[in-house]
Amino acid sequence: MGSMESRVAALERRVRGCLCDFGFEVSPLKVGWYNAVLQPSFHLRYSEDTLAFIVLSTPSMFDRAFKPFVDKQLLKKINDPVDQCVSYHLSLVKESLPDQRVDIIYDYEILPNRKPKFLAQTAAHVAGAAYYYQRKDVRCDPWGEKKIYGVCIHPRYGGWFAIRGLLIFPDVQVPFLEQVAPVDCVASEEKRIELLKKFNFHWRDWSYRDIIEVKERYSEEQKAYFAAPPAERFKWLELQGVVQRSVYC
Ligand code: B12
Repeated sequence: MGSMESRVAALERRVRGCLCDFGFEVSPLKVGWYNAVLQPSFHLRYSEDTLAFIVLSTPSMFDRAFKPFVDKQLLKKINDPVDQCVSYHLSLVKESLPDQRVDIIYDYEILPNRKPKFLAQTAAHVAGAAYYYQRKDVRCDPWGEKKIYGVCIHPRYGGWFAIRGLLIFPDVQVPFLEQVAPVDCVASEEKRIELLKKFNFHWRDWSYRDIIEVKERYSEEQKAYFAAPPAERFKWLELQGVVQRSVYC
């Protein structure tokens, strides 16, 4: 392995070391792979070979990162609690690499023109982390004029995960990085139609997330938390005793 390759491998170990124990999953990609499938208005303005990592939260993030975060931190009542927790952990990655330039983009960030700063599903797909099933992946399309959103499925967690952010290393160029195809775990036409139907019209019943057999899913407690409307989540945390009323400000 060349010295550049081994430096990048060390960097990747470092990033994983910061995040994996907390229930996050990390996959490397080149900005060029992402830009290649998108129209210019969505391009990330870095050179093609720039290293990035897509960060997913897996079911265990709730117990391993979120609950301890809520217990220990001074939760602010302005932002979504899970978003605060994710941003805390991704900022720690940045702090642990003081001599690297690191740009972080979160899934919920939008540009002044209301477009998302990055397309999380496209990034997860090109990184090989989770296959992005879109309407155009179905041949016999039953939906006519309707707008149908696509959905990523992870080979291990099905739909029981979220895409949280992108870590970009503007000064690290990785021409040698090899692209890994995502696992096509919803291979049949019928299953893909069922998946897109469930995601678009019945997402609240969680069923799209079980479109394949999964290794791990959200606990009842985690489902109750995510099912609560954002404004209710603080109240819910209090009721569950995860956080004392006096803890946050
Ligand atoms: C805006 C938004 C919404 C909007 C609009 C949805 C939409 N897709 O446009 C609304 C409010 C409706 C919504 C709803 C939901 N959402 Co939403 N949403 C987003 C958000 C913030 C941006 C999506 C977006 O605007 N895309 C823009 C469109 C134009 O992109 P696109 O359709 O993918 O088109 C591009 C691709 O086709 C690409 N492309 C072209 N050719 C090719 C070829 C290949 C191979 C590839 C890979 C790409 C590619 O080019 C196109 C752009 O030019 C993302 C997070 C993010 N930052 O990405 C979450 C996100 C998509 N939502 C998510 C979820 C879970 C939901 C909900 C279930 C609610 C929830 N949070 O629980 C519902 C389900 C949908 C429904 N039934 O309503 C998850 C999906 C996870 C997954 N497994 O895929 C995301 C990724 C958030 C996350 N943190 O994980 N959402």
